[in-house]
Amino acid sequence: MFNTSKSEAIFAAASKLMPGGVSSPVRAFKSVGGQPIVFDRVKGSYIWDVDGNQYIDYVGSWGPAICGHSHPEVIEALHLALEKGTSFGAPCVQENILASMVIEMVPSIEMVRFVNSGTEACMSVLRLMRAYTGREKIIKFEGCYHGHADMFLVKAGSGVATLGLPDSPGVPKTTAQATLTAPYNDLEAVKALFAANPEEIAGVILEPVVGNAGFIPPDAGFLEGLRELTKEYGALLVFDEVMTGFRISPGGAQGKFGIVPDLTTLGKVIGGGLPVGAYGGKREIMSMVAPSGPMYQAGTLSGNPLAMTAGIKTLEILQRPGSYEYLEKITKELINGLLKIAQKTGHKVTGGSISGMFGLFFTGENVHNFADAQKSDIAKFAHFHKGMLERGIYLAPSQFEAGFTSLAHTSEDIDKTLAVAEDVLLSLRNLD
Ligand code: HOZ
Repeated sequence: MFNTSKSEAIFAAASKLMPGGVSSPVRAFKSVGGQPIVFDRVKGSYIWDVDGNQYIDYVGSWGPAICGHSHPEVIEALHLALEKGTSFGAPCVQENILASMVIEMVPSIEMVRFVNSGTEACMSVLRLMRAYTGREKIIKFEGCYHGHADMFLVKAGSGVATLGLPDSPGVPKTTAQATLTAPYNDLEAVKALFAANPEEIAGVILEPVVGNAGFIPPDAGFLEGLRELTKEYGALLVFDEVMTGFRISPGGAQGKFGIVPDLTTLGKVIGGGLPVGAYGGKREIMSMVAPSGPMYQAGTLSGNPLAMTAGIKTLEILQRPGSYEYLEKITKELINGLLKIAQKTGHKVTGGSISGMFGLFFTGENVHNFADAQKSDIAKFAHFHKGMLERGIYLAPSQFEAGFTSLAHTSEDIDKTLAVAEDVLLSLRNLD
């Protein structure tokens, strides 16, 4: 068992200084119990806490660390960029380079705007959806999370689901009323919403593979159906690829499934560990964004040279031959191993992975939507999480978050993880 006394002292002090002791809610371990460990440094597939304990990491800073933490080439590029300054607030050539890479890699993107986070990308795309269509309502899916802008905090996933909050106070009723929701993978429900609001819906936004309600892939035909329905009703289809972008294929989910949305949001991987988000899409729609067009959106640190540099180097590394094959292989080793061990030790589980994204639920039933995900035995997940953490495996501290692997994870890491998981799951056999 690890000694985590320094982590505990730092977190106790943090709790008096910041709400919940954290800068973002899921980190507080509320739904799994215990206390968060306080990180000291990260490298490759590993993290070290302030007490000097080493963990194999399957959170990857919630997605950005796809090449492995502190990749030497990213660090070197950052050192060089740092010499030239930390922020320009003016155009820099790195923006052109990253924009060209994004446009080349992501099928739907003909023009892109850089922002500072996935939340910012989604709140900006929302304004653009409404500006372009002249309509106010949107459709989102239960358990999908698109950042914390008012209109998205309705039946949201991630921290909202983790904390079991209904919807957030502070969101004006009129704003929430313009957000229509449907269960994920339920085309009939979406059809009914369009039929009831034919000329009013600006668009449909979704995570094309859900990561914020745990890992839930789209059923066959779901994305295709949404593409057809949005076209039929003159609404926009928006893929929130903050998690899936550059992760599940070079072209994200749209590259993987061959469905081209009208607009796309990006975050996490595109910043290579620095704060970056982006939104983009058809030139005709993006031309509405100021100063080309009238839809206003701006940012002091947007297009920051350090953030652009980390993003460029990360995408360069990812585009080398074999990267995605490796992510697919290593993640399958992990999830297939976990499912096998869970079954062997008598636990009902279901789970899966695509490329470097995975998830596992403690339920025997298939998970197609958030209601299914909620059938997972959350108490058992909490015990599992604690047992893994105490033995050096860092998993997302919530049942409702996907896990992430990286190019730095090795078969030895996976073997070690599976050996620990077997131990922990054996010890949980009498929980049912
Ligand atoms: N939106 C991220 C999880 N889906 C953020 C979590 C965090 O940084 O605490």
